[in-house]
Amino acid sequence: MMSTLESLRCSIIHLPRIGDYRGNLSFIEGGRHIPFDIRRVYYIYDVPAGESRGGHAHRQVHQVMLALSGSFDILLDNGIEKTKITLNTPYIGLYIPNLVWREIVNFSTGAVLMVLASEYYDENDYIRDYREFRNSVL
Ligand code: T46
Repeated sequence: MMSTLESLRCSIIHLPRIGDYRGNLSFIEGGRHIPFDIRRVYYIYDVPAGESRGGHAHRQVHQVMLALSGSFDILLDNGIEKTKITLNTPYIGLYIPNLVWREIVNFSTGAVLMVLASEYYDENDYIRDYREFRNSVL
């Protein structure tokens, strides 16, 4: 069943954008724009055509995703409801809390996905088996 971002506990984050004849500038300030303390930043780029990323959920980690360049689709699933959002604007981010299954697909050429995360990298935080995910949220 397709649903809304809000019912999956996800939300859009609008970052500041300062534009003038030289182009645009956006910024992210800790404690102001992101609903958690940022412990890690990573970015995904040079994704070959047709490849996808993600395909898992996190037990604890909250994240904000941004399309710094290009575009991609994010498929979201809380075990019951699903939705899809396209990110293609560098000053609009998507907040994804823990226990939401995500897959990122349809990367455009040159797309750069930047992720702000609430925790350091820990493989034990990942739920990579969909049945285990369903069992942990239902
Ligand atoms: C997510 C999507 C959008 C690290 O060493 N440190 C890190 O911070 C991360 C994120 C990954 N890694 C290592 C772990 C693997 O050996 O990089 C390799 C690829 O990671 P993974 O297969 O998890 O990559 P994606 O693109 O499937 O998923 C990542 C994030 O893990 C995930 O949280 O939402 O990007």
